[in-house]
Amino acid sequence: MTDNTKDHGVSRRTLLGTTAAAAGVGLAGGIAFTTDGNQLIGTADAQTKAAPTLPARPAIHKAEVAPGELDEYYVFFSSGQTGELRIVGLPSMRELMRVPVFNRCSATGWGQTNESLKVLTEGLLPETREFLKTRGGTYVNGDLHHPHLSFTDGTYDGRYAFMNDKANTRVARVRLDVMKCDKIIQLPNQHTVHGLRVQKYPRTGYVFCNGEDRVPLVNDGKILDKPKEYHAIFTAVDGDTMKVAWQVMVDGNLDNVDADYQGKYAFATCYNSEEGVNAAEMTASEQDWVVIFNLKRIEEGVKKGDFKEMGGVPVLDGRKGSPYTRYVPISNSPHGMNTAPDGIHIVANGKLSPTATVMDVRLFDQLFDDKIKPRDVVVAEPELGLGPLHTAYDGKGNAYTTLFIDSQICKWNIDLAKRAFKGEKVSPILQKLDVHYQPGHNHTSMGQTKEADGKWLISLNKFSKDRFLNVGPLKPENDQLIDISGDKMKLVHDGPSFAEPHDATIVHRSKINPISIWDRADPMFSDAIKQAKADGIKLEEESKVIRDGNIVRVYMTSQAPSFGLEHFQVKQGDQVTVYVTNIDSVEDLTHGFSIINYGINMEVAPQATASVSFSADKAGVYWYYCSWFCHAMHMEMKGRMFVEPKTA
Ligand code: CUK
Ligand code: CUA
Repeated sequence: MTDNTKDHGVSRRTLLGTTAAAAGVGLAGGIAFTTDGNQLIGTADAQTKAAPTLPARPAIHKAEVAPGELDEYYVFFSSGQTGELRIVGLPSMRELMRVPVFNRCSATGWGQTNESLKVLTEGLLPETREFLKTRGGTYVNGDLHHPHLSFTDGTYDGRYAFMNDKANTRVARVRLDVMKCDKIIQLPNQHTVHGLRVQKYPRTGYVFCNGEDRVPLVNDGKILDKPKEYHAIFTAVDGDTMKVAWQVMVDGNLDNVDADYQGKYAFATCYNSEEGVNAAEMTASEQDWVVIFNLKRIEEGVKKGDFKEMGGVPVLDGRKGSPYTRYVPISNSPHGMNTAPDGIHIVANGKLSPTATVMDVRLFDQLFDDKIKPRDVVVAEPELGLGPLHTAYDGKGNAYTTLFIDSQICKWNIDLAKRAFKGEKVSPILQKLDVHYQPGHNHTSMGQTKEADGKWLISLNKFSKDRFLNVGPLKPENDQLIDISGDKMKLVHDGPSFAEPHDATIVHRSKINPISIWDRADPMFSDAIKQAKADGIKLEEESKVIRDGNIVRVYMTSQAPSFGLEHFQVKQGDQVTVYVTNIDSVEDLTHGFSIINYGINMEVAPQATASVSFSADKAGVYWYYCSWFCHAMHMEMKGRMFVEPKTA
């Protein structure tokens, strides 16, 4: 059964070039129909090439989501250096929404509204606040790698998504009821946060954050080029309070992390055991390791006071020889760390080694009791191909590992790998599928939970090269959809994506239940409600200008197709805050508020309040208008701001 065959990627071009004996599919007027009359494809290719027949495309047909139909899964995609979270439907791979997090967003006003600025600034470290004082008060960039949803009892509970910012050492939380970011914190002591996963059991609970780079602990310039005195930090954030629970200092650079299904351990791949500061030094030795964190012992250590308080949080010493950690030697520079849905196996992916290392979490208790040696927890180490980065699972005992250098997904069987490791003459590899090109992460439907369903796999490829129309030197990446429901993986869709989705979480739609209309008591705009109350104003009912010296608060409602104020007047130099409350309670009826030449725009969804503050420095007449299409008279939804000049 280990045929090792290489499936060549099914492309539209090769498909159209083949004959269609087994098809049951005909071509009518350039549009292909299935026998039941459903339109299958209607591409330019099909129309211009006038191919007489088409082959059967059952897998592709399964991926088709007809107009008006809904996808079965949500995919929460990261966006790397774009800094946002993206929501995509699967299997259609249609992009449904972008949720601004670490970036700024022109459409929604994220980074401009008071509500978003509060989220973006309140969790910054004191020294960062100081540093950003003259730089607009907040970072404008972020590097979002790993979005992971909150768990209860080993599967998604629909509360939150958590994600990291590699660029500025932050962790964010997105509320899944409204799909907005409600908390961002910056981690002290740590330099970057790369790997991020959450506690799966009993619930989230902890959000585990890997500090990738090593820096002096107290990084104030007193220590510079003394790499031996640099440290990497592992952080557990409390997902409910979004505060750091504890940190552990470790040896080596932390890369990716995952947690078990028992709530006892977290484990991270580490590279640079050499503790070097350049690529040659970092990859010099043959061995790096996986570091395992014993959550119970760490919690007891915190209780006992076995830590140093630094940056306001407890830091425990988890370097080699510590009771809190164990170091399992692994070949040079492992990367992805993935827990299998069986709750037993975890895989560290070799990256520079062609192997994946399988460990059995049931052996970790014995390892911490020193009854076995670190390498004794390894139960398989199959050689898969070049550049294994990340592994996904189908819940049927099979694993799917991305091979970055080989540009393939390798499907292999965990049990066969264990038997081979024991010396049996079997190959664990079941199939290798070409992907286009150079995959990083891959993910299966529900595959990071105990409810892995083995239907779909996506491969997040770093390069698209020739797969799409040429858009210039900067190319999109390519997120490919693969049907894994049968014995063989089948490539069914190419999806271009902008920089740079590292990671994704595929969630069955039954787990996610967002609202359509804001609750007027939502904490997102509680500051506005408080301020209005102090001014004696009911946001949903009144539009009014309140002056308090040179501080001006403009309250206005918005109801299609007009704002509560046709105009308002301020004085040049006034510090103005405009509060817009959308009093429409119609689904999908979002208004916007933009002031021309004042650089202001924000989104106000049904029953929400949004506010923006600015200094009215330019005298004159400035129209404000609704920027989200809301009504047949949307173009007329506008008003004027009069800025009376300062008299000299
Ligand atoms: S990392 Cu990018 S491909 Cu940041 Cu999850 Cu492996
Ligand atoms: Cu209100 Cu457009």
